[in-house]
Amino acid sequence: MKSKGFNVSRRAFLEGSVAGSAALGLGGMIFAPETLKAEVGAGPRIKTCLAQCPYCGVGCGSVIKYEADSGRILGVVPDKQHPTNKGIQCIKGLNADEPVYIDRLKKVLIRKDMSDPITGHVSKSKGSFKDSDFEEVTYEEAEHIVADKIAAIHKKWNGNAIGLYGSGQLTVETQWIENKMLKGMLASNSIEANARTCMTSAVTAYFATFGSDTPPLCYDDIEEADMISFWGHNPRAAHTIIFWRVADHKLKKGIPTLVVDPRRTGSVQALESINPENSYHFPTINGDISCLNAIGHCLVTEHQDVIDYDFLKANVVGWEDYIKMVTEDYSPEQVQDRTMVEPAQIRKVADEWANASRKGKRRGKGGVVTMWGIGYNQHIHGQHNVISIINLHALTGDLGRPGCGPFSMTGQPNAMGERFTGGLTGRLPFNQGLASAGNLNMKAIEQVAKAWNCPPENLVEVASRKNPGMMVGQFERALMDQETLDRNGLDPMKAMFYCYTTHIHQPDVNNLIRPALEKMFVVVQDIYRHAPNLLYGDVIFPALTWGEWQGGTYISSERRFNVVDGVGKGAPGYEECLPDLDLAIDKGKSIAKAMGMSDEEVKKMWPYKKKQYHPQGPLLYDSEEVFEEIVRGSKGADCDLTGMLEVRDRDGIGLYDQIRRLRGVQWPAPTYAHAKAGGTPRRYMGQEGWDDKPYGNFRKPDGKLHMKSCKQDYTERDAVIAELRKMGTEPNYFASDHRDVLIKARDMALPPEWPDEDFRGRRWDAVPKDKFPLWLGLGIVYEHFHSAKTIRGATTRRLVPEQFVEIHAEDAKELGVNDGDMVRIVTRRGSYEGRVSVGGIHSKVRPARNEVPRGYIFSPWNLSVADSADPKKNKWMVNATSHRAYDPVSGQVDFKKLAARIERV
Ligand SMILES: Nc1nc2c(c(=O)[nH]1)N[C@H]1C(S)=C(S)[C@@H](COP(=O)(O)OP(=O)(O)OC[C@H]3O[C@@H](n4cnc5c(=O)[nH]c(N)nc54)[C@H](O)[C@@H]3O)O[C@H]1N2
Ligand SMILES: Nc1nc2c(c(=O)[nH]1)N[C@H]1C(S)=C(S)[C@@H](COP(=O)(O)OP(=O)(O)OC[C@H]3O[C@@H](n4cnc5c(=O)[nH]c(N)nc54)[C@H](O)[C@@H]3O)O[C@H]1N2
Ligand code: SF4
Ligand SMILES: [Mo]
Repeated sequence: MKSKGFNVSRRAFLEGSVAGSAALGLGGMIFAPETLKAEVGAGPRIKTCLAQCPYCGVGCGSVIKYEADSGRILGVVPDKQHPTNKGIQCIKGLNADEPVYIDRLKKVLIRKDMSDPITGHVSKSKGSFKDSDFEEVTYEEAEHIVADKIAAIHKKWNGNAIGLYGSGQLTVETQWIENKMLKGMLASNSIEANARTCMTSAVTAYFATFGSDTPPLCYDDIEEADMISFWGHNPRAAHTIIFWRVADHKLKKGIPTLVVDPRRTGSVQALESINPENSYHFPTINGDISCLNAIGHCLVTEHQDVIDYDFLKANVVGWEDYIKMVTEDYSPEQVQDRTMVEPAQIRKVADEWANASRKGKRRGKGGVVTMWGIGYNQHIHGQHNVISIINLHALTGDLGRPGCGPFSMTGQPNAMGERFTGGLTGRLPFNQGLASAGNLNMKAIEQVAKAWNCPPENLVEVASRKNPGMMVGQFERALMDQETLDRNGLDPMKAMFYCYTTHIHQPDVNNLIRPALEKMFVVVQDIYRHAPNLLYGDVIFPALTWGEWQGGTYISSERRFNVVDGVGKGAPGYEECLPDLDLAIDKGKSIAKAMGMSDEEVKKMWPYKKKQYHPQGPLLYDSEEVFEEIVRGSKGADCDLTGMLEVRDRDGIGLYDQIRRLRGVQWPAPTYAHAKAGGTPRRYMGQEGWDDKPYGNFRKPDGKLHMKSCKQDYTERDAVIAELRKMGTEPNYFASDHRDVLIKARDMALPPEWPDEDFRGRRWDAVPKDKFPLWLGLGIVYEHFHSAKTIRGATTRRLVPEQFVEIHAEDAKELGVNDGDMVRIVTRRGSYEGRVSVGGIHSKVRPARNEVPRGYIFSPWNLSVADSADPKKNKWMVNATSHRAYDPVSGQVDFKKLAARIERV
């Protein structure tokens, strides 16, 4: 068995620091706030401050070092006292300072030839970002242009013609302000975010089953688990510190692990190197629901004792149907065509699951923990995928006690904040919807209107404004003709704000996103001069970034609020850059004025004051004031944080200082006692320890967990996929105009495409041009975080410098391509180029790590614009190939099951 070996020194480090932090009493008050900004060393005065890492959703604690006077950031080291990472970080977090001063955008720019939806003018210079395309203007001038255009669009159509695309990398406070502006002020339901490509299948499944978007576990459940399974998740690359904790636990306690992933990833290899005997790997492609149901079948038929009938009868709805379905239709033999896994392997894993479940019940803690990533959420049936995990946990009662349960691993540092603040179509802050089952949620509307100081009528109006296609629909609406809009009762899309997110992460970029951006009036907040968004921006604001701005919170995957402290100003030369929070508030204020709101109304909705954070720095908005608005507003909601106000009143500790001292507070924290103890680590079955809890064992109105029997059936596969094929290839065929097709594909649990398998085994130039014989998956690589910062950081760029495509050795041979060759990867919608990587660790192409199965090829999306200063010209942009078909409930697209062909270049 090939394996790269697992770095034992890292594990030893982890052990050492766990012991160290235990001695300090984790969860107690660790650091007095005055020591948080200690001066160290002589020479230029160096200061430090604490921040959650800017990259993944693990949320590691970092210490930022900077020059006190200039404010220049010097480096990042791990926070030894943070309970999540305990003094270690991965390569990305450790080098998070490197991309801060590269290729920065330092001026406010406007495009000389702007697109103007009012007159119908479409800019001829969109798609270009030469210096000569732009003009430098003052901040105030740019603000006025934006305010006037938005107010005019609002007047001519209505707020729903104005869209905002937000980010799970903004702070909670900024996300709150954006949603307030879009829904509370403009009455627009067209607010979406990159979380839509990432986590919403988990969100909508948590709602459907538990009644609330709450990951119910905490990281400490890892060390209590008797078995851990990963679905569509490469944690060693994506959530490294969590993976190291799992590996450490496996090493110490010998627990079995399962990874379900078409590829033999670094995660699979590292777990096997600890113990190959109990490290399982199911290389399924799209067959996850069948795998889970088959494990359910084996448990029901071979391990009756672990089916927790008492739990099911008392707490669960829908279990009878589920048991009937898995018993009758999901034996491992019946579904082997979909699982692609040997029945004996499934039975073996079911044995391990049953054993772990028995152990957990015996001890009163432990059992099976299941984690998943976006190889799991990103499906047309993403919500059903996640529900199927929750079904299996409910079947054996492996939830609601420490050390077991379903645990979604969030991608971005604050995608959890996007969910918390409701910055998505139809959502309100605090885990609530504008409507449910067709009825307005008036209680939530009034609560949020009060918190936002906006008329509740605006939110009632939002509920009547449609954006059924969510992210994909938002862009399709910009391209639809009037007849299609009218038939669907939709408003057109005329303007778009992009805040801390890039359009190249979106599906089918060249056929869907870019044509829409050409027509719309586009306002961009970014930090890089050569960010792809500048190609389509009409007005461009330069932002300060992580480490530069001071204060603001992120929420990690375990619901932990962390404060992100920073210098409080940009280094010399960055005077025109402002924090995203300031850009958002000023935008809101100036649009309010342009819409004709009275001074008094503007002041009421936008009351925020500024303060000075750095002796030489400018006045900036105080994010803690916004945080207080959020905390107050949360009273009585599912993510009630008002216990923190009591702690402040009784003990005199400020809201941010509570979080800083405890190294995080996990929502909900509804009482003084909860807030004081750092919030609520675990939820459901009474684990909240919340006396007057306004709900039962689960969050559904009846207090129960709702199972849904999700199926996988390929009998009509080809006909449905032929219909999906029209999306992105036939002009004027819109996914959001064909919801029936999406629902059908979802109910059969199909991928968006199916490769032309009959054409495998031929040389690349013997495959007809209209045939696409291979599966193509697009995900992430360990060394890079998304597409902007780590490719500009010297260390990470050196480690993985160029786009690559993993291909199985036999496939490469048949295709006539070799390790290290440059090839073009083509789908029905577009193409990109990359270097062939064959043979996992034996490849000469970096990073040389994962192995793909026959017929499946894989590239990261992280290097998408790393090949050219002009991203329009770049050849590595993988989302030229992706598909827009989406889950009709969660809105997520599948970036990992495309049909592709290879061509030599
Ligand atoms: N290094 C690094 N870490 C990151 C990020 C990054 O850019 N770089 N981004 C962060 C973000 S926002 C996210 S969302 C996460 C993503 O983290 P992951 O979800 O771990 O990343 P992916 O590589 O997109 O997908 C995971 C795996 O799904 C597998 N897969 C594909 N199709 C299927 C299928 O049908 N079934 C199953 N079971 N598996 C399948 C792929 O082979 C892949 O190995 O990472 C976060 N952390
Ligand atoms: N093919 C494919 N596509 C995918 C995925 C996939 O697996 N495959 N994964 C999807 C997932 S899970 C996610 S989460 C999304 C992520 O998609 P994004 O979050 O949009 O990706 P980033 O590359 O991080 O883009 C961030 C943008 O913000 C800018 N920026 C950096 N710092 C700052 C700052 O401080 N302020 C401001 N205003 N701007 C800043 C950067 O220059 C860049 O333009 O991508 C999705 N796209
Ligand atoms: S990228 Fe994720 S795992 Fe790595 S240091 Fe940052 S938060 Fe931790
Ligand atoms: Mo993500």
